[in-house]
Amino acid sequence: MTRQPSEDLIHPKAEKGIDAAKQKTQKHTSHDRRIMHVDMDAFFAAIEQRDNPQLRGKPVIVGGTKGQRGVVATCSYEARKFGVKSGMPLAEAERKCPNAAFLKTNGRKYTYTAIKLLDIFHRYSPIVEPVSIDEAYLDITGSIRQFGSDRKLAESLKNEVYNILQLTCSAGIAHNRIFAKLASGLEKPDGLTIINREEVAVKVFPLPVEKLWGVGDKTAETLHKLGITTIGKLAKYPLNILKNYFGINGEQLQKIARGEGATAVVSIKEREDEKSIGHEHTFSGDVLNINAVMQRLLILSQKVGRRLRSRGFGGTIITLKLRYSDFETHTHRETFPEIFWDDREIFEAGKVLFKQIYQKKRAVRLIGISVSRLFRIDFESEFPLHQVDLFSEPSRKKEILPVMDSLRDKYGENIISRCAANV
Ligand code: TTP
Ligand code: MG
Repeated sequence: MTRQPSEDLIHPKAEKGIDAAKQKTQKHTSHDRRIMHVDMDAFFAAIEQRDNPQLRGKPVIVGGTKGQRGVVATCSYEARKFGVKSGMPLAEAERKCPNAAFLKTNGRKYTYTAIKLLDIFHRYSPIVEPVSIDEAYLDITGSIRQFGSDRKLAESLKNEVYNILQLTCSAGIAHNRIFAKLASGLEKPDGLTIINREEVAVKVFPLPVEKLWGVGDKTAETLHKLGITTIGKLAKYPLNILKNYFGINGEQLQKIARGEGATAVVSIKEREDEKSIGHEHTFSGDVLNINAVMQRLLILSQKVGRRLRSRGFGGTIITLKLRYSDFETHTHRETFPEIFWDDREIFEAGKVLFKQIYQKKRAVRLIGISVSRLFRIDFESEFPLHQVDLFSEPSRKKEILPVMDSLRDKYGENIISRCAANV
């Protein structure tokens, strides 16, 4: 790591933030749109190295201690030289790199860092779309002018991330999100790659086709059989042959290679309206254990909360649906004075409604919960994402939930969960 933390590296304009209203009034065609993708380097491992100087410059594997079962969540670049990678069984990682430090994951610490990261991103554009715990797309079209150039903006962001978090990230900039993501991976770690429209033939087309977002091992194997090894070959391949092999996906695949049809960066508050958001669960057998029913209600509430937040909504009506083993079904709904978008609060309200209608000793077959009369939440004011006190209640709601959502989006419902012990 060559960059040294220094306060004066922070770009003065970055501190002031971007005038969101001004950006909204500027009209840009897709032709001149500039999209930046930012991805942290060896995220969990880099945080561990930051917090323990003895680990710096050494192979660090995060996912579990030596001898533990499980898989590698990530590892430092020093460990990657030994062939260790995410998803590899810990035992195999230990064989490949026995001298590495093996650490358990520390979700809370990573989440806290991710929250601060989003705060920094929002200083560079009001249009930020987080896609996982350590990466986001930013539509920087309207912000570039304030920094002089897209490169200067990216350098400023990278410096600020380093100065505030002592972590490096890699950024990619292009005229669409597919090439921006591709670009951010090209010079990892601590990379910055800019692809201009006229450079696509030189910078993108010669790259291996598997570098493209959406091209997994299986697709790459079929493409190779057709002699398509580079992105350029895929971009120019006869569409009818691609369709023969990939069906309707053939066209999409070619579009990705050409950087066409890539969707815009969508900040959460812009997503479309819905009337109600709910989930229900039918038990495989009849359930008399109310704790088990409550446990399920908590999981359903988390799913509902997550969908609400991902669409930028909160709602004031909670509806609980309960079906007994004889199929008698009840729905109980109540309008509340507050707006629900927090999992725990949805669950608590659902629990109250359940207690009001549940007839003791009757076996339950189905439980469901939904939130309706939805309001659009202004995420810019609701989720200001400044430096937070992790343990205060408003912080938990406003700062942690979005990151928990990102985690669940990427790694599934069970990656992080509220304690359900006190249901
Ligand atoms: P990635 O961005 O995929 O990986 P990374 O940041 O560790 O390394 P890179 O420099 O290549 O970007 O994922 C971000 C974090 O998500 C990673 O630090 C750990 C976690 N993660 C898992 O827990 N399991 C996984 O399989 C992957 C891929 C990531
Ligand atoms: Mg990363």
